[in-house]
Amino acid sequence: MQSASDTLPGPDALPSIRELPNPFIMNDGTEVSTVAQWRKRREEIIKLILDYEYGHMPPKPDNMEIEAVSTETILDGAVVQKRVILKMGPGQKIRVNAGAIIPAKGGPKFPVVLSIDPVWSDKLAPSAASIVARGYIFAGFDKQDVDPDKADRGDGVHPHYPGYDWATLSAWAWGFMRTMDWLETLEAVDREHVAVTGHSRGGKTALLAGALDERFALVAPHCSGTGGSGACRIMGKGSETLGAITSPMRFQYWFQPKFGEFSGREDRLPFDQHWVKALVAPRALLAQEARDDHWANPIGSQQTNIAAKPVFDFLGAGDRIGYFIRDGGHSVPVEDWETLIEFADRVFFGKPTRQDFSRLEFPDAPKPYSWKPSAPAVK
Ligand code: GTR
Repeated sequence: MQSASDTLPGPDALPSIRELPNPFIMNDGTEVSTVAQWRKRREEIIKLILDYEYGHMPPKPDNMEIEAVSTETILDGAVVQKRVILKMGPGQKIRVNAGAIIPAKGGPKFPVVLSIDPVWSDKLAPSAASIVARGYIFAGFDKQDVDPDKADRGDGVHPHYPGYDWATLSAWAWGFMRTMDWLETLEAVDREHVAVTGHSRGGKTALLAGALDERFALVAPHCSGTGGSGACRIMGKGSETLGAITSPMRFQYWFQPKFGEFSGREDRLPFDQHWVKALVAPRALLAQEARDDHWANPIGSQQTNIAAKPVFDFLGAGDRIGYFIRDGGHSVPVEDWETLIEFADRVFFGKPTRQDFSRLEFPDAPKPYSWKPSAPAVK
């Protein structure tokens, strides 16, 4: 199995870092000062987060086939809904339902909101109508086809790739990438403007997929908490701790098992979630939160944005990282899709926004780092 986990230093062998760690120092101690160095540093960070937190996924399969299921015109002719099955992997045994809801008029190309949801379900019809009315394709897939949400490595993608230590979030993130492979084949898709999003466990997954896969122009984790946008080191009252989420009774199987060793010793983690966010730069990132969703750690999400921003600044993209919090709890009302599209319209097309995406919800929170950010790279 391709897992570095057995030989990796664990918490006992790693130094304590109380603040959010400096992303600009290469493994050999050099400080990043050029874009070329950042590209190398980015690879080092990817290795660290896969080794310690998410596990490694296999590459793109070279045998994906698209089985058409249906193409229907719905919503009084306003949209075309396409459904397909992505068949891939050894023996093409992996089969994932995917779909896209495409505006029937306008175009010829449309930007995309790609979510970890079966977007064709009736439950999502109001969201789909709102997204399509704003000129975006709403696309998604069924994560349960990639890996059922339970602690069992005998189902989903895992038995087809026995050599990989990918945990469930990693498997779902791979599902996002494969759905993107399909979207790239559609005439109507504006490939330069695809936003990847998901809620809660789907938000953790969207952040991971968007961090790794540079085809995603905007990465928008929604109420994603621990393992997503929330810091492991900085927890608000009532937030889900690393220990709680990696408990074998709960969601250990979402992560590389090594991650759980840092429970209560989060200061020994060589990174924190702001490094995952930093991988998105200079593309765009929006963290969406809710004020009563304490479990998802909205303050930890603000603080990782603050500590990721120096990387966005370094790459000349300081205005492309946003944070938005609304009243209410852990859910996805239609207004949250509207907020996402408002941000997407700004970063994709330069449109003005009503909302202030740089507003601090917790202005009194202490600065989460004391290191000196690298000066913006000379282009
Ligand atoms: C919770 C879990 C969270 C979050 C949430 C969800 O039970 O502890 O990390 O992922 O589920 O996905 O709705």
